[in-house]
Amino acid sequence: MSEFIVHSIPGSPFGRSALAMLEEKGASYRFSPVAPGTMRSPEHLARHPFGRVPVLQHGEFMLYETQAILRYLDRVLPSPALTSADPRRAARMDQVMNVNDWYLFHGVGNVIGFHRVVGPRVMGLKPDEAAIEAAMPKARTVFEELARLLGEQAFFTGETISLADLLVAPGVGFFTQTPEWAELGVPHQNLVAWLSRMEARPSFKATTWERVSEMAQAA
Ligand SMILES: N[C@@H](CCC(=O)N[C@@H](CS)C(=O)NCC(=O)O)C(=O)O
Repeated sequence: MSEFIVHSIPGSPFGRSALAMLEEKGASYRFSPVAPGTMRSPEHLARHPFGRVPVLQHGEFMLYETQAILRYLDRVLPSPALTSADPRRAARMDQVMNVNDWYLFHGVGNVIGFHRVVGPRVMGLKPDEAAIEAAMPKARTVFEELARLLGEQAFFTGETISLADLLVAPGVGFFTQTPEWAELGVPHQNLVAWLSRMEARPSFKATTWERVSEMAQAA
């Protein structure tokens, strides 16, 4: 089988989902760092016309959009299967993945995560407190809803992980680095326990910001 190459940047939650997926499957892969400031270069726009990461390269096949990447990898690397055969569990997985993309990322993660973590750490920016405050109502709804959907299960679709856990955990994990976690995450102890379970997995230990930075340096 052709080599898997992940084009991404250290610290990208979506990129981490793709990398953790490959780790969960025990697949060998190569990390190809998109150099700082080149996200909108012709070379990267040829891979991803919207100038984002990650992009998966598998032989001649190029694929962007993390949900598509996770689903593709689950099909070409079928063991262990990370999508339930049960229609309701699979539907719940799809729902949680869309909550991630539509509500957790847009207007919440890309505001609070950016102003608290990425901006200060990568660009030396000061957090925009007004933007963070404006994002909080939606953030409260998102975290309440994730906690409700998780319920007393170990993972979002039951007792074993699915693509939903791999997509959502990197985004939620970002919030533990923000003061907003005390209000958004900590009151939902089921979500806190779930995140600890995810972060304890070898796939997550292998794909921290620091580990991915090491991959980027070694590339
Ligand atoms: N819908 C895309 C979202 C990807 C995305 O927004 N990635 C972020 C990093 S986590 C990015 O590339 N941001 C660059 C930018 O906004 O310029 C996916 O699922 O892959």
